[in-house]
Amino acid sequence: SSDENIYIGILTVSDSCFQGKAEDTSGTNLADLINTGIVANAKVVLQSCVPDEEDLIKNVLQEWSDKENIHVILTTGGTGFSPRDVTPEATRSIIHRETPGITIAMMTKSLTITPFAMLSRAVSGIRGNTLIINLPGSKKSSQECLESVAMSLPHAVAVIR
Ligand code: MTE
Ligand code: CU1
Repeated sequence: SSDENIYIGILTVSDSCFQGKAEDTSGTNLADLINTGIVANAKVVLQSCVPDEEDLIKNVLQEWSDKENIHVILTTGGTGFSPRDVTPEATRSIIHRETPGITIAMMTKSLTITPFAMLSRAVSGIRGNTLIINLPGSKKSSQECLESVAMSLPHAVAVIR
């Protein structure tokens, strides 16, 4: 496509945000970062929240990848060691190809910030023409991980489409 715009979907995976018991500060902050230019020519066009349920996460990832014109899906939350954390399993089950370099870039940068970074099980990969990237759940951690890959996303999207 000659359209240079990059369309981004942000999916917050959180029981407490879904139940209205917590504010979705991570999703809101990620949208602000995108819409103020952290990724060149990118816009947030879809934003949603699901509880930590593997089938519900998979449904949104498949729907957004297959039926919507979304180039990059950022998930936030559900990457840790709690029994309820299933975002990596949902993502791995619907991607066609893994993108380990993106996952490693986020982990490498994150480990320079906190050793707790090793407690994220985030994965990333490609489904069709859509790149899906798991970010951890807190506002701070999701911002740090997005910052560590943002500069490569326009080239990534240009090659995928
Ligand atoms: N990555 C970065 N860059 N900065 C952080 O503060 N926190 C970690 C890790 N990744 C962190 C980070 C912590 S404390 C946890 S428990 C895991 O992400 C998992 O977070 P999640 O379950 O909210 O996805
Ligand atoms: Cu933690």
